[in-house]
Amino acid sequence: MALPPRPTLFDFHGVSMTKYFTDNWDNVQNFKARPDDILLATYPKAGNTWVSYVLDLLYFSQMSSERQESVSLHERVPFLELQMPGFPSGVDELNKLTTSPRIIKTHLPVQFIPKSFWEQNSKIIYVARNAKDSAVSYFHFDRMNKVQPEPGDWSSFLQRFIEGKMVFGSWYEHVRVWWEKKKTSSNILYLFYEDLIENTEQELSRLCSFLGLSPSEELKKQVIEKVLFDNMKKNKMVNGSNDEVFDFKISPFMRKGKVGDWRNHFTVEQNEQFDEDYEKKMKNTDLEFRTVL
Ligand code: PPS
Repeated sequence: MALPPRPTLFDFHGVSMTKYFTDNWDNVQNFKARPDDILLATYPKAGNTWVSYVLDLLYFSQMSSERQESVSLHERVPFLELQMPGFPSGVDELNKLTTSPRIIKTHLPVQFIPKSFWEQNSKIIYVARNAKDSAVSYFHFDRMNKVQPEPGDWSSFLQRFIEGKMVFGSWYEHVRVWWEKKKTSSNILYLFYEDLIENTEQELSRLCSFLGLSPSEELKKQVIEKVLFDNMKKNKMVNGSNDEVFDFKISPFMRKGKVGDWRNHFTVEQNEQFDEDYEKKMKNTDLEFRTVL
């Protein structure tokens, strides 16, 4: 399919967005969540694919091998706000799902989450990743994803990241406002990419206890093995290789999967400027990230 030119960013209720995530707005806002839905919310590039695969395996890997072998992860875990011409919208995909619970991907900031998720008290898992690695990962993603805005060169991209002129807005706002929301909402579990890397087993246990699941040791072992970066990278159902908007000649979707790759991208000067600005933006929050392990 011939792809349209890359989209441009515009201000959408105070958040930078592209039309692919706003064109279906009324249907997204009127989405009917269910009490057993699991919403997996992240700023882009924080590990949504990783955790959605964990969830899919926990709930469904023992049910059918066909699902694992022939249904791609983005069909199993629809992307709520996505609306691309020529493809079913995320909302349509969700309404068609016959399995439950529904595992739902979103990158929306808190204020854009459809109200039915709060009314139904659906479980929400938020995954956050440190700003520097998020920026690097997002840069490579925008290079290879033909339906994202032109990234430009690394230094101009980083400047835009600092200014919050990214699809889904400011990283700083996203992670902070979700963190504040979690403090008053017992239906939110807030996880960190860095913890998942450091101790996948421990984070898996936290996830299971939040969800009220008690998987067997055997299933836990299988999940941990299947979601290893190298195994996911080889798995065509989860590595993005059947997504036609990605250009793998530019960069893979499963790129590095590391904490600290920013050190290969930031110059000393960029790092100093970034840190100085970060201090100001994050001074009123107790949210803390690790940029190295
Ligand atoms: S997206 O497109 O916004 O939904 O991207 P998302 O899935 O949230 O994040 C992509 C980054 O997560 C890395 N990833 C992993 N890291 C470690 N282990 C596993 N299993 C794993 N799966 C995905 C992926 O490689 C992207 O990070 P970078 O730094 O670019 O490698």
